[in-house]
Amino acid sequence: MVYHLLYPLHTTISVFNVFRYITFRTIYASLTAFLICVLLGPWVIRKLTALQIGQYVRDDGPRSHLQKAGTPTMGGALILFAVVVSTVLWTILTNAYVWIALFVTVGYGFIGFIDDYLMQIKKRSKGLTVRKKLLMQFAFAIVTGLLVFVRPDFDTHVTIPFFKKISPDLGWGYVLFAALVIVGTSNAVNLTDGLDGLAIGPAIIVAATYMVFAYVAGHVKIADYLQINYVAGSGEIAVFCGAIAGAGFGFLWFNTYPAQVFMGDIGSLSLGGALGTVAVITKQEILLLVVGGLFVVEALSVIFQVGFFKMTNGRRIFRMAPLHHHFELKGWAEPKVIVRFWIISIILALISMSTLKLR
Ligand code: 57M
Repeated sequence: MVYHLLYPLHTTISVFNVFRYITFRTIYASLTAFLICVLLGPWVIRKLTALQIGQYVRDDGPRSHLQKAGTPTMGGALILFAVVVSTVLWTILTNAYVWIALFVTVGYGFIGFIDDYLMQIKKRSKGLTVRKKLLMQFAFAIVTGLLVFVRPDFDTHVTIPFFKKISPDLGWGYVLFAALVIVGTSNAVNLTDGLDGLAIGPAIIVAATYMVFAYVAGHVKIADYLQINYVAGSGEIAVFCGAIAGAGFGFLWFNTYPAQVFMGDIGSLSLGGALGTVAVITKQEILLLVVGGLFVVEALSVIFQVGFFKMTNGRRIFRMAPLHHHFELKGWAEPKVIVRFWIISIILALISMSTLKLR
Protein backbone atom coordinates (compact mmCIF):
# COMPACT_ATOMS: atom_id res chain seq x y z
CA MET A 1 0.00 0.00 0.00
CA VAL A 2 2.88 2.35 0.88
CA TYR A 3 4.32 1.72 -2.59
CA HIS A 4 1.05 2.74 -4.29
CA LEU A 5 0.67 5.86 -2.14
CA LEU A 6 4.23 7.21 -2.07
CA TYR A 7 6.21 5.90 -5.04
CA PRO A 8 4.17 7.96 -7.57
CA LEU A 9 5.34 11.10 -5.70
CA HIS A 10 9.02 10.29 -6.37
CA THR A 11 9.08 12.74 -9.29
CA THR A 12 8.60 15.58 -6.81
CA ILE A 13 10.09 13.97 -3.67
CA SER A 14 12.99 11.97 -5.08
CA VAL A 15 13.64 10.01 -1.87
CA PHE A 16 10.33 8.19 -2.45
CA ASN A 17 12.06 6.37 -5.32
CA VAL A 18 13.28 3.99 -2.61
CA PHE A 19 9.82 2.40 -2.38
CA ARG A 20 10.33 0.65 -5.71
CA TYR A 21 13.10 -1.53 -4.23
CA ILE A 22 12.07 -4.97 -2.96
CA THR A 23 15.03 -4.99 -0.56
CA PHE A 24 13.90 -1.77 1.10
CA ARG A 25 10.28 -2.91 1.41
CA THR A 26 11.38 -6.33 2.71
CA ILE A 27 13.40 -4.74 5.50
CA TYR A 28 10.52 -2.49 6.54
CA ALA A 29 7.96 -5.29 6.25
CA SER A 30 10.13 -7.25 8.68
CA LEU A 31 10.54 -4.33 11.10
CA THR A 32 6.81 -3.49 10.93
CA ALA A 33 5.76 -7.07 11.70
CA PHE A 34 8.32 -7.27 14.52
CA LEU A 35 7.07 -4.05 16.12
CA ILE A 36 3.41 -5.10 15.82
CA CYS A 37 4.18 -8.35 17.69
CA VAL A 38 6.41 -6.81 20.35
CA LEU A 39 4.08 -3.88 21.03
CA LEU A 40 0.82 -5.86 20.99
CA GLY A 41 2.25 -9.01 22.62
CA PRO A 42 1.65 -8.07 26.27
CA TRP A 43 -1.95 -7.01 25.54
CA VAL A 44 -2.60 -10.27 23.61
CA ILE A 45 -1.18 -12.36 26.46
CA ARG A 46 -3.34 -10.51 28.98
CA LYS A 47 -6.39 -10.98 26.74
CA LEU A 48 -5.78 -14.72 26.27
CA THR A 49 -5.30 -15.09 30.01
CA ALA A 50 -8.50 -13.17 30.75
CA LEU A 51 -10.37 -15.35 28.26
CA GLN A 52 -8.83 -18.38 30.01
CA ILE A 53 -7.45 -19.72 26.72
CA GLY A 54 -4.82 -21.68 28.60
CA GLN A 55 -2.99 -24.70 27.25
CA TYR A 56 -4.44 -28.07 28.15
CA VAL A 57 -1.45 -30.37 28.75
CA ARG A 58 -1.96 -34.12 28.32
CA ASP A 59 -0.54 -36.20 31.14
CA ASP A 60 1.12 -38.71 28.82
CA GLY A 61 3.89 -36.33 27.82
CA PRO A 62 7.18 -35.50 29.55
CA ARG A 63 6.50 -34.68 33.19
CA SER A 64 8.32 -31.37 32.79
CA HIS A 65 5.44 -30.21 30.59
CA LEU A 66 2.78 -30.51 33.27
CA GLN A 67 3.90 -27.16 34.73
CA LYS A 68 3.07 -25.57 31.38
CA ALA A 69 -0.64 -26.19 31.81
CA GLY A 70 -2.59 -22.96 31.55
CA THR A 71 0.03 -21.12 29.49
CA PRO A 72 -1.94 -18.83 27.16
CA THR A 73 -2.14 -20.32 23.68
CA MET A 74 -3.46 -19.22 20.27
CA GLY A 75 -0.83 -16.48 20.29
CA GLY A 76 -0.43 -17.36 16.62
CA ALA A 77 -3.30 -14.96 15.99
CA LEU A 78 -0.82 -12.15 16.65
CA ILE A 79 1.69 -13.63 14.18
CA LEU A 80 -1.08 -13.87 11.57
CA PHE A 81 -2.22 -10.28 12.18
CA ALA A 82 1.34 -8.92 11.97
CA VAL A 83 2.12 -10.83 8.76
CA VAL A 84 -1.10 -9.77 7.00
CA VAL A 85 -0.89 -6.09 8.03
CA SER A 86 2.80 -5.81 7.19
CA THR A 87 2.42 -7.61 3.85
CA VAL A 88 -0.51 -5.42 2.79
CA LEU A 89 1.45 -2.32 3.85
CA TRP A 90 4.73 -3.09 2.09
CA THR A 91 4.01 -5.20 -1.02
CA ILE A 92 2.81 -4.19 -4.49
CA LEU A 93 -0.86 -5.13 -4.12
CA THR A 94 -1.38 -5.88 -7.81
CA ASN A 95 0.91 -8.91 -7.44
CA ALA A 96 -1.14 -12.15 -7.60
CA TYR A 97 1.44 -14.23 -5.70
CA VAL A 98 1.08 -11.95 -2.67
CA TRP A 99 -2.68 -12.65 -2.50
CA ILE A 100 -2.16 -16.39 -3.08
CA ALA A 101 0.29 -16.46 -0.15
CA LEU A 102 -2.09 -14.46 2.04
CA PHE A 103 -5.00 -16.74 1.03
CA VAL A 104 -3.18 -19.84 2.32
CA THR A 105 -1.84 -18.14 5.44
CA VAL A 106 -5.26 -16.88 6.53
CA GLY A 107 -7.00 -20.07 5.36
CA TYR A 108 -4.71 -22.33 7.39
CA GLY A 109 -4.97 -19.90 10.29
CA PHE A 110 -8.74 -20.42 10.13
CA ILE A 111 -8.30 -24.21 10.26
CA GLY A 112 -5.94 -23.85 13.20
CA PHE A 113 -8.34 -21.51 14.97
CA ILE A 114 -11.16 -24.07 14.72
CA ASP A 115 -8.82 -26.79 16.09
CA ASP A 116 -7.67 -24.56 18.94
CA TYR A 117 -11.23 -23.40 19.67
CA LEU A 118 -12.46 -26.99 19.99
CA MET A 119 -9.44 -28.04 22.08
CA GLN A 120 -8.84 -25.03 24.31
CA ILE A 121 -12.26 -23.38 24.58
CA LYS A 122 -14.72 -26.22 24.08
CA LYS A 123 -12.22 -28.42 25.99
CA ARG A 124 -12.48 -31.23 23.42
CA SER A 125 -8.89 -32.36 23.92
CA LYS A 126 -8.61 -33.87 20.42
CA GLY A 127 -9.88 -30.78 18.59
CA LEU A 128 -10.66 -31.38 14.92
CA THR A 129 -10.44 -35.01 13.87
CA VAL A 130 -7.33 -35.80 11.79
CA ARG A 131 -9.61 -36.57 8.84
CA LYS A 132 -11.48 -33.23 8.98
CA LYS A 133 -8.25 -31.27 9.47
CA LEU A 134 -6.58 -32.97 6.48
CA LEU A 135 -9.67 -32.48 4.29
CA MET A 136 -9.72 -28.75 5.02
CA GLN A 137 -5.95 -28.48 4.53
CA PHE A 138 -6.08 -30.26 1.18
CA ALA A 139 -9.05 -28.16 0.05
CA PHE A 140 -7.14 -24.92 0.59
CA ALA A 141 -3.91 -26.44 -0.78
CA ILE A 142 -5.49 -27.72 -4.02
CA VAL A 143 -7.13 -24.33 -4.65
CA THR A 144 -3.71 -22.75 -4.08
CA GLY A 145 -2.07 -25.25 -6.43
CA LEU A 146 -4.63 -24.32 -9.09
CA LEU A 147 -4.17 -20.57 -8.53
CA VAL A 148 -0.42 -20.99 -9.02
CA PHE A 149 -0.87 -23.41 -11.94
CA VAL A 150 -2.98 -20.93 -13.93
CA ARG A 151 -0.47 -18.11 -13.53
CA PRO A 152 0.80 -17.15 -17.00
CA ASP A 153 4.04 -19.03 -17.85
CA PHE A 154 4.14 -20.79 -14.46
CA ASP A 155 6.60 -23.66 -14.92
CA THR A 156 5.31 -27.08 -13.81
CA HIS A 157 8.79 -28.60 -13.89
CA VAL A 158 10.07 -29.67 -10.45
CA THR A 159 13.53 -28.36 -9.56
CA ILE A 160 15.85 -31.00 -8.09
CA PRO A 161 18.57 -29.46 -5.91
CA PHE A 162 22.16 -30.08 -7.18
CA PHE A 163 20.85 -31.63 -10.42
CA LYS A 164 19.97 -28.78 -12.75
CA LYS A 165 19.53 -31.03 -15.72
CA ILE A 166 16.86 -33.20 -14.03
CA SER A 167 13.54 -31.37 -13.70
CA PRO A 168 10.50 -33.52 -14.48
CA ASP A 169 7.44 -31.72 -15.87
CA LEU A 170 4.41 -32.74 -13.81
CA GLY A 171 1.85 -30.87 -15.92
CA TRP A 172 -1.54 -30.95 -14.16
CA GLY A 173 0.05 -33.27 -11.59
CA TYR A 174 1.86 -30.21 -10.29
CA VAL A 175 -1.38 -29.09 -8.59
CA LEU A 176 -1.42 -32.25 -6.42
CA PHE A 177 2.35 -32.01 -5.86
CA ALA A 178 2.02 -28.40 -4.69
CA ALA A 179 -0.86 -29.40 -2.39
CA LEU A 180 1.26 -32.16 -0.84
CA VAL A 181 4.12 -29.71 -0.21
CA ILE A 182 1.77 -27.22 1.50
CA VAL A 183 -0.14 -29.78 3.62
CA GLY A 184 3.05 -31.64 4.55
CA THR A 185 4.86 -28.50 5.66
CA SER A 186 1.88 -27.28 7.66
CA ASN A 187 1.61 -30.53 9.62
CA ALA A 188 5.38 -30.84 10.08
CA VAL A 189 5.55 -27.37 11.66
CA ASN A 190 2.56 -28.28 13.82
CA LEU A 191 4.27 -31.41 15.14
CA THR A 192 7.49 -29.47 15.79
CA ASP A 193 5.71 -26.89 17.92
CA GLY A 194 6.19 -28.82 21.16
CA LEU A 195 8.90 -26.85 23.02
CA ASP A 196 9.29 -23.12 23.74
CA GLY A 197 10.42 -21.42 20.51
CA LEU A 198 11.14 -24.75 18.82
CA ALA A 199 8.86 -24.12 15.83
CA ILE A 200 9.17 -20.36 15.48
CA GLY A 201 12.99 -20.42 15.38
CA PRO A 202 13.31 -22.67 12.33
CA ALA A 203 10.27 -20.94 10.76
CA ILE A 204 12.19 -17.65 10.91
CA ILE A 205 15.25 -19.34 9.39
CA VAL A 206 13.21 -20.91 6.55
CA ALA A 207 11.41 -17.62 5.87
CA ALA A 208 14.73 -15.72 5.76
CA THR A 209 16.19 -18.32 3.38
CA TYR A 210 13.19 -18.19 1.06
CA MET A 211 13.39 -14.38 1.20
CA VAL A 212 16.65 -14.77 -0.73
CA PHE A 213 15.25 -17.46 -3.04
CA ALA A 214 12.21 -15.30 -3.86
CA TYR A 215 14.37 -12.27 -4.59
CA VAL A 216 16.69 -14.14 -6.98
CA ALA A 217 13.83 -16.08 -8.64
CA GLY A 218 12.06 -12.80 -9.39
CA HIS A 219 15.18 -11.13 -10.82
CA VAL A 220 15.56 -12.15 -14.47
CA LYS A 221 19.31 -11.45 -14.67
CA ILE A 222 20.26 -13.12 -11.37
CA ALA A 223 18.00 -16.10 -12.08
CA ASP A 224 19.63 -16.52 -15.46
CA TYR A 225 23.14 -16.22 -14.01
CA LEU A 226 22.36 -18.79 -11.29
CA GLN A 227 20.51 -20.93 -13.82
CA ILE A 228 17.42 -21.18 -11.61
CA ASN A 229 13.77 -20.79 -12.65
CA TYR A 230 12.82 -17.20 -13.30
CA VAL A 231 9.37 -16.66 -11.77
CA ALA A 232 8.10 -13.26 -12.88
CA GLY A 233 6.61 -11.40 -9.91
CA SER A 234 7.94 -13.77 -7.25
CA GLY A 235 10.24 -11.03 -5.93
CA GLU A 236 7.30 -9.61 -3.95
CA ILE A 237 7.22 -12.88 -1.99
CA ALA A 238 10.56 -11.76 -0.48
CA VAL A 239 8.59 -8.96 1.23
CA PHE A 240 6.05 -11.53 2.50
CA CYS A 241 8.93 -13.68 3.82
CA GLY A 242 10.36 -10.62 5.53
CA ALA A 243 7.03 -10.07 7.26
CA ILE A 244 7.02 -13.71 8.46
CA ALA A 245 10.58 -13.44 9.79
CA GLY A 246 9.85 -10.15 11.55
CA ALA A 247 6.62 -11.44 13.09
CA GLY A 248 8.50 -14.59 14.08
CA PHE A 249 11.15 -12.62 15.98
CA GLY A 250 8.42 -10.54 17.61
CA PHE A 251 6.55 -13.66 18.72
CA LEU A 252 9.78 -15.32 19.87
CA TRP A 253 10.23 -12.36 22.22
CA PHE A 254 7.42 -13.91 24.31
CA ASN A 255 7.60 -17.56 23.24
CA THR A 256 11.23 -18.05 24.22
CA TYR A 257 11.88 -20.31 27.19
CA PRO A 258 10.13 -20.11 29.60
CA ALA A 259 7.27 -19.27 27.22
CA GLN A 260 4.68 -16.71 28.20
CA VAL A 261 2.50 -17.78 25.26
CA PHE A 262 2.16 -20.62 22.75
CA MET A 263 1.24 -20.05 19.12
CA GLY A 264 -1.45 -22.74 18.96
CA ASP A 265 -2.54 -24.48 15.78
CA ILE A 266 -3.64 -21.08 14.47
CA GLY A 267 0.05 -20.22 14.36
CA SER A 268 1.73 -23.52 13.47
CA LEU A 269 -0.66 -24.53 10.68
CA SER A 270 -0.65 -21.06 9.09
CA LEU A 271 3.14 -20.68 9.28
CA GLY A 272 3.65 -24.12 7.74
CA GLY A 273 1.09 -23.44 5.02
CA ALA A 274 2.75 -20.11 4.24
CA LEU A 275 6.26 -21.60 4.02
CA GLY A 276 5.05 -24.48 1.82
CA THR A 277 3.34 -22.02 -0.52
CA VAL A 278 6.46 -19.84 -0.72
CA ALA A 279 8.50 -22.93 -1.69
CA VAL A 280 6.00 -23.66 -4.50
CA ILE A 281 5.87 -20.07 -5.83
CA THR A 282 9.67 -19.71 -5.86
CA LYS A 283 10.04 -23.14 -7.56
CA GLN A 284 12.25 -24.43 -4.73
CA GLU A 285 9.84 -27.14 -3.59
CA ILE A 286 12.21 -30.10 -3.02
CA LEU A 287 14.82 -27.82 -1.44
CA LEU A 288 12.32 -27.19 1.37
CA LEU A 289 13.20 -30.72 2.53
CA VAL A 290 16.70 -29.35 3.21
CA VAL A 291 15.92 -25.83 4.43
CA GLY A 292 13.05 -27.13 6.58
CA GLY A 293 14.94 -30.33 7.34
CA LEU A 294 14.24 -29.97 11.05
CA PHE A 295 10.49 -30.03 10.42
CA VAL A 296 10.99 -33.06 8.14
CA VAL A 297 12.99 -34.98 10.76
CA GLU A 298 10.42 -34.21 13.45
CA ALA A 299 7.58 -35.47 11.25
CA LEU A 300 9.54 -38.56 10.16
CA SER A 301 10.31 -39.40 13.79
CA VAL A 302 6.55 -39.62 14.41
CA ILE A 303 5.91 -41.68 11.28
CA PHE A 304 8.69 -44.15 12.11
CA GLN A 305 7.69 -44.30 15.80
CA VAL A 306 4.02 -45.02 15.06
CA GLY A 307 4.89 -47.46 12.24
CA PHE A 308 7.43 -49.36 14.33
CA PHE A 309 5.06 -49.37 17.33
CA LYS A 310 2.32 -50.99 15.21
CA MET A 311 4.67 -53.46 13.48
CA THR A 312 6.27 -54.67 16.72
CA ASN A 313 3.14 -54.59 18.92
CA GLY A 314 4.30 -51.82 21.19
CA ARG A 315 8.07 -51.36 20.80
CA ARG A 316 9.44 -47.85 20.23
CA ILE A 317 12.42 -46.48 18.27
CA PHE A 318 12.53 -43.26 20.28
CA ARG A 319 11.81 -42.75 23.95
CA MET A 320 9.01 -40.51 22.67
CA ALA A 321 8.17 -38.82 19.39
CA PRO A 322 8.46 -36.20 18.01
CA LEU A 323 12.24 -36.21 18.30
CA HIS A 324 12.43 -33.22 20.67
CA HIS A 325 10.69 -35.29 23.38
CA HIS A 326 13.22 -38.11 22.90
CA PHE A 327 16.06 -35.78 23.86
CA GLU A 328 14.03 -34.34 26.74
CA LEU A 329 13.57 -37.85 28.13
CA LYS A 330 17.30 -38.47 27.62
CA GLY A 331 17.84 -35.68 30.15
CA TRP A 332 18.61 -32.71 27.91
CA ALA A 333 17.25 -29.49 29.40
CA GLU A 334 14.51 -27.92 27.25
CA PRO A 335 16.60 -24.85 26.24
CA LYS A 336 19.45 -27.15 25.20
CA VAL A 337 17.15 -29.12 22.85
CA ILE A 338 15.69 -25.90 21.44
CA VAL A 339 18.97 -24.07 20.72
CA ARG A 340 20.66 -27.17 19.29
CA PHE A 341 17.69 -27.66 16.94
CA TRP A 342 18.02 -23.99 15.91
CA ILE A 343 21.73 -24.50 15.18
CA ILE A 344 20.92 -27.48 12.95
CA SER A 345 18.29 -25.37 11.17
CA ILE A 346 20.83 -22.64 10.44
CA ILE A 347 23.34 -25.17 9.08
CA LEU A 348 20.66 -26.66 6.81
CA ALA A 349 19.76 -23.17 5.57
CA LEU A 350 23.40 -22.46 4.70
CA ILE A 351 23.71 -25.78 2.84
CA SER A 352 20.52 -25.00 0.88
CA MET A 353 21.84 -21.55 -0.07
CA SER A 354 24.94 -23.21 -1.48
CA THR A 355 22.73 -25.07 -3.99
CA LEU A 356 22.16 -21.73 -5.74
CA LYS A 357 25.75 -21.91 -6.91
CA LEU A 358 26.14 -25.67 -7.04
CA ARG A 359 24.50 -27.37 -9.97
C1 57M B 1 1.02 -30.64 17.99
N1 57M B 1 1.37 -29.90 20.20
C2 57M B 1 2.15 -29.95 21.43
C3 57M B 1 0.67 -25.57 21.75
C4 57M B 1 1.26 -25.35 20.39
C5 57M B 1 0.45 -38.43 16.45
C6 57M B 1 1.15 -37.62 17.49
C7 57M B 1 2.61 -37.51 17.20
C8 57M B 1 0.51 -36.22 17.59
C9 57M B 1 1.27 -35.32 18.52
C10 57M B 1 0.43 -34.09 18.79
O1 57M B 1 -0.46 -34.10 19.59
N2 57M B 1 0.80 -33.02 18.12
C11 57M B 1 0.07 -31.76 18.26
C12 57M B 1 2.01 -30.56 19.09
C13 57M B 1 1.53 -29.04 22.48
O2 57M B 1 1.60 -27.69 21.95
C14 57M B 1 0.36 -27.07 21.68
O3 57M B 1 0.02 -27.35 20.32
C15 57M B 1 0.32 -26.18 19.54
C16 57M B 1 0.95 -26.59 18.22
N3 57M B 1 -0.02 -27.33 17.45
O4 57M B 1 1.26 -23.98 20.01
O5 57M B 1 -0.52 -24.83 21.87
C17 57M B 1 2.40 -29.08 23.75
O6 57M B 1 3.74 -28.73 23.38
C18 57M B 1 4.34 -27.98 24.42
N4 57M B 1 4.76 -26.67 23.90
C19 57M B 1 5.73 -25.99 24.59
N5 57M B 1 6.13 -24.77 24.12
C20 57M B 1 5.62 -24.21 22.97
O7 57M B 1 6.03 -23.09 22.57
O8 57M B 1 6.22 -26.46 25.61
C21 57M B 1 4.21 -26.16 22.75
C22 57M B 1 4.63 -24.94 22.26
C23 57M B 1 1.97 -28.07 24.80
C24 57M B 1 3.28 -27.84 25.54
O9 57M B 1 3.44 -28.90 26.47
O10 57M B 1 0.95 -28.63 25.59
C25 57M B 1 2.17 -31.40 21.93
O11 57M B 1 3.26 -31.88 22.24
O12 57M B 1 1.08 -31.97 21.99
N6 57M B 1 1.50 -35.97 19.79
C26 57M B 1 2.60 -35.68 20.41
O13 57M B 1 3.44 -34.90 20.02
C27 57M B 1 2.81 -36.52 21.66
N7 57M B 1 3.64 -37.64 21.26
C28 57M B 1 3.19 -38.90 21.30
O14 57M B 1 2.09 -39.19 21.67
N8 57M B 1 4.10 -39.82 20.87
C29 57M B 1 3.76 -41.24 20.83
C30 57M B 1 3.30 -41.65 19.43
C31 57M B 1 1.94 -41.06 19.11
C32 57M B 1 4.28 -41.12 18.40
C33 57M B 1 5.02 -42.03 21.14
O15 57M B 1 6.11 -41.46 21.09
O16 57M B 1 4.88 -43.24 21.39
C34 57M B 1 3.51 -35.68 22.69
N9 57M B 1 2.63 -34.54 23.01
C35 57M B 1 1.80 -34.61 24.06
N10 57M B 1 1.79 -35.63 24.86
N11 57M B 1 0.97 -33.53 24.28
C36 57M B 1 3.83 -36.49 23.88
C37 57M B 1 2.61 -36.79 24.67
